[in-house]
Amino acid sequence: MIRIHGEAQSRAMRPLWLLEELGLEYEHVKTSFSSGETRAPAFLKLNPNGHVPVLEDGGLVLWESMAINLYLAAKYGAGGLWPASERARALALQWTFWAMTECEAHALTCLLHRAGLPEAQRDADQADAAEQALQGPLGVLDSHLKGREWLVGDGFDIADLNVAAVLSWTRPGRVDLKSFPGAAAWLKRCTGRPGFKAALAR
Ligand SMILES: N[C@@H](CCC(=O)N[C@@H](CS)C(=O)NCC(=O)O)C(=O)O
Repeated sequence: MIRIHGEAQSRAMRPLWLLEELGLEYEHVKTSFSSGETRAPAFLKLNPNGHVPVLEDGGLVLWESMAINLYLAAKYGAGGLWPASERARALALQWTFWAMTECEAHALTCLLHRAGLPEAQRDADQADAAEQALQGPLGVLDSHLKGREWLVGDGFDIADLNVAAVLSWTRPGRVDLKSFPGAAAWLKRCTGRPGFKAALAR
């Protein structure tokens, strides 16, 4: 049985969304990152970093949200969310690494300093600077999506899911997407999917 550790209000949302899209049965262990559960000795045996998500699947213990998603898509999503061609898979990796290295930290800063942290700890300047830093990557995404509905192929796949999971933070992070209409419409298409909503509801 596939087991995912981590509440939906964390990066565990990423594999939860994917598992919902894949229609797989899984056990969801709602390990809370805010209450210290990720630092308990039993959990540290699974992930010595003390972070969620963690996947357990047939004796494999895997951490890092995007490694988990790429593994699950490759193993269970062939012919669907996992692209069939080497070229498309390479592009899916490209967009996944891009989301993690070019976007994630800035999107998280907006989320934390505009919504996630207690008001007294929020720093509006940090959020504004992060939103400014996102302008470049959002421009890249918007240009790429001109004339296309999905990032890599003709349909929603793991590239879209991974990038949209990261950029979904721009909504609570109140990042203004008005200058990026193609990216905004694509993000809405992705996060409007029943799988996204089902994962969030967990
Ligand atoms: N790069 C990791 C980051 C994981 C991470 O930082 N998770 C946060 C929750 S979203 C966490 O577990 N924090 C708990 C802690 O640091 O104690 C990934 O993508 O999986």
